[in-house]
Order: sequence, then structure tokens, then C-alpha cells
Amino acid sequence: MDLYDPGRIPRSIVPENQEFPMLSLSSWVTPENKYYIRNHFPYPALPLNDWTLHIEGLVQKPISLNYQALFQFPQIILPITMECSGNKRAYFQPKAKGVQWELGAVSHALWTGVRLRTLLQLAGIKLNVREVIFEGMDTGVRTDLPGTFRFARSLPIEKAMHPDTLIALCMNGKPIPYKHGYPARLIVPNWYGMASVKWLCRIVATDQDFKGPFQRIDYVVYRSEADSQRRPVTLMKVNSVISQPTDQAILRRGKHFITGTAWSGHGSVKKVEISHDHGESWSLVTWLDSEKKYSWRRWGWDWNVPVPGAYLIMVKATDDKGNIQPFQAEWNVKGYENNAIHQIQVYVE
Ligand SMILES: Nc1nc2c(c(=O)[nH]1)N[C@H]1C(S)=C(S)[C@@H](COP(=O)(O)O)O[C@H]1N2
Ligand SMILES: [Mo]
Repeated sequence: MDLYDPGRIPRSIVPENQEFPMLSLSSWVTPENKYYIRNHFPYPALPLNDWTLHIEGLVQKPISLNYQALFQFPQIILPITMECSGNKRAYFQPKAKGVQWELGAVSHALWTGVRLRTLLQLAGIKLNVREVIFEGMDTGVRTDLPGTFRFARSLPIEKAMHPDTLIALCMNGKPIPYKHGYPARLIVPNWYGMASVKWLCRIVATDQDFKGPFQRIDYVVYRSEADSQRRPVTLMKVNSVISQPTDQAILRRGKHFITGTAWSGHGSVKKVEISHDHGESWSLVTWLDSEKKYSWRRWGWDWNVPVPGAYLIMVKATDDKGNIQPFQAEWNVKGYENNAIHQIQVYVE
């Protein structure tokens, strides 16, 4: 164990919600004991030897596969940045209800598993299928509806058949840790984390629109109860954060290396700019990681500051589709998709 190991930052105990400590960003791949955790329900009971993944609904022949059987298919490995759509919710003004995530409801890991489409083709998915539903083993109650629910989400058929949508079995080269979805979880690159259903038990192909509460009530962006322009949360917006120094830090005069990371679910991050003069001038950062599909890119910037004073440091990312982070995020009732420019105040003495 390292002498200094901050672990994760708790945001709720049951269900367990914890952030990656962004200030400790030091590797491209997030270590397993720091990867953020986001749960809606208490942890499900651990499946012992009888776990099987069922694939049914509009297919020629429903199939059931056990853990060992899934390892017999070709294994794909992909590095992927996963961000909770509630990341940075704590920074909305006015406040938005829900877990008050600051900077760290985002992490980056290597996921290994089977292409979902390989399994759907094996089951003989029918031509009229429009959505594929994924059910987790975790269940619990909600405040807005009577009854017990399972965490379940659907994907449009095009995304389900995408070659990089995986039924993952390993995270960072080892079986997925229990808290991250052992024995198998869905991994949906580029989408916010809610799509990547953990503790998978059943996959159902359907020609209907899935109406589960985690599809229709949660993960929908709207500005007021009366808003008729509602849209589902899907791709991660271009976003970036400063990992060091931290907000309100007191620094010595001289040289500092400002670091952070940037990502986008719309493409790869092309440019990160930093300002220390309230946004009057912007400088390009230096990349610490190369450009890689689905992955965040850490960056650094040498700041030589001979003059004492208070400085506002801001960082702004642009992706290859031309999306740029806004100064202010689009406020919405549920507090999703906050990709506002991250700014910190530091004091040089
Ligand atoms: N079964 C199940 N899958 C789930 C969730 C959940 O509560 N239950 N939370 C989702 C959300 S909102 C996010 S952001 C990611 C978080 O994955 P992690 O806990 O491995 O970081 O898992 C998703 N998959
Ligand atoms: Mo999430």
C-alpha cells in the first residue's frame, strides 16, 4: 500500500455512492480502489455457481450462458472513460436535487469482454427489434412509485449492435470487482454511465419503447415540470477538470505544474485551453496522454507566477466535432450533464 492513499470520497452510505478523488489523478487507468461507484439500490446478493445470463424476447432461440461460457467467445479489450451524468451536480446554481457529486463521478478503466452483438446474433435477433433491455440483479424501492424495482435500462438496436458495446467480464485485467458489476456488466462506450448496467442477469429484445423508471423518469433532461422538450441522457458532453492544484489552494511564488483531464463522448478531445486571467487570454496545455478513442486525455501546463495575488484558473476543452465547454451548463431539474468550464481560485503568496 502507498503511504498516501486517499481511497474514494463517500457521497452516500446505502446505497453506496463514492467519487474518484480527482485531486489524486496520477495514472491514465484509474486504480480499482479509486474508481467511482454509483448505485441506486443496496448491493445484490452475490451469485454463486448458478449465475446465468439469459437472452430472450424477440429472438429465434433464447439462450442462457454461464460465466465460463462467456469466456469462450472472442474477448475484446477497450480503454473507456465512464462518467455519471450527475457528475458536477454540486456546482449547479440553483442546486439540483440528488447525490451532490463534485468532480470525481468519472473514471477510466480497461474493460474486457464479449461483443454484445455476437450474443444477439447467436440468439438470432429478429429484424423488427428496436430496443434491447438490460436487467441488473439489484432491486429496491423508489420514492415516486409503489413497489420494488430492478435497475434496468434499454439501448436502441443500433447501439446494442455496435461492435464496441460489450458484455464485460474483466476490469483492468482482472474479473470485475463485485461493486462494479461482477460477474458481468454492460459497457456502452461514449454514453453516460447509467447505460452500463452492472450485475447483468437478463437481456430482452423488444419492438417496443422500454418504459422502466430508469429510462422514462430518471436520465431525462428537462428544465421544469412543465417543460415539453424532454430528451433522454445519452452521449457524454465534452468536459474537463483541473486535478491539481485544488480550489482555494495557497501556493508559493514560482513554478507550478497544473494538471487535469478531458474527455468527450462525441469524439476525441482535440484542444484544452487554460486561462489564469479571468478568461482574457488562453494557452494550450501539453498532453500527458495521446489521443485515444473513448479515453480521457490527461494534460499539464507549466505556470510560472512571480507576482503574488489571487488568480482564477479556468480550463476549457474542445472535441473533434467542434463541441466546446460552456461557461454555464444548461440547468435542468435532475442536474444532469454539467459540463461547465471548471474554475478554481488560488492564492499566490
Ligand atoms: N445494476 C445497476 N447498474 C448500474 C447502476 C445501478 O445502480 N445498478 N448505476 C448506473 C450508473 S448511474 C452509473 S454512473 C454506472 C456507475 O458504474 P460504477 O459504479 O462501476 O462506477 O453504473 C450504472 N449501472
Ligand atoms: Mo450515473
